[in-house]
Amino acid sequence: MSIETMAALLDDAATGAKAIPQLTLGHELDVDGAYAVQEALIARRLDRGQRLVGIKMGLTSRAKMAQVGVHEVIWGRLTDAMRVPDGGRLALDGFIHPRIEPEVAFLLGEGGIAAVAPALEIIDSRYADFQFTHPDVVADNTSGAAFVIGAWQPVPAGLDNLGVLLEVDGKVVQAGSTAAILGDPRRALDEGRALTARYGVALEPGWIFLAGAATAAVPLTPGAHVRATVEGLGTTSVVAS
Ligand code: OOG
Ligand code: MG
Repeated sequence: MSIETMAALLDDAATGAKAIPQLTLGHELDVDGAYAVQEALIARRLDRGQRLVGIKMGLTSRAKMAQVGVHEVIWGRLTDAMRVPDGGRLALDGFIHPRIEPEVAFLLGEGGIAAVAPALEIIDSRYADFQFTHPDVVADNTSGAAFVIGAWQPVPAGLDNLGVLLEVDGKVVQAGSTAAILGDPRRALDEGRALTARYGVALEPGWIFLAGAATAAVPLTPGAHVRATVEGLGTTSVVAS
């Protein structure tokens, strides 16, 4: 199966909210091929008028690696259509089996990190049962579906040990620390630069950078009020409908 055909399958699965079997079950696909599929998948969205607004890291914490059984740091692309306003509503009927996780976001400047914010990421594997291998999840834009960014804050002196909370309907469902993200979320940015460069992508000023979740993700269901808090950076929230 060609790169283009795999990208079309994943694109249709996402737009039609219908899961597909893992690509690697029936086809040869290595990690380089998977990044080529991801690029082709996003190219289809850009052709439909979406804009690239940043990059997301995945599996930068042990909690996340353990949850999905893939133990490699991965990256995906963010487009403007994936962004939900802070405190906004997200209709879940366009998703297959959405999950939500707390993130730390960087706003990239000319020389590094210009600002930091608490964030939420909604992930939705396009594969049946949310099961995948490393190449599968890379091809599927690392399960990226939507994201929410809180108010940008000045970069604090230390980012390596801030408490992270995920609340659903006012109850804490996950708690962790930014230390879980490769020891320091700034390390995720270094990794991101290096990994994307391998595929000819340079991180651009003005882009959003999601460092990867510090905790496992939880299922997202209609009616849920979800809030992420990162110590010292405030909160961000979304309501699922
Ligand atoms: C893969 C995406 C991982 C993160 O923050 O670690 C990710 C998945 O969990 O389906 O976004
Ligand atoms: Mg994530």
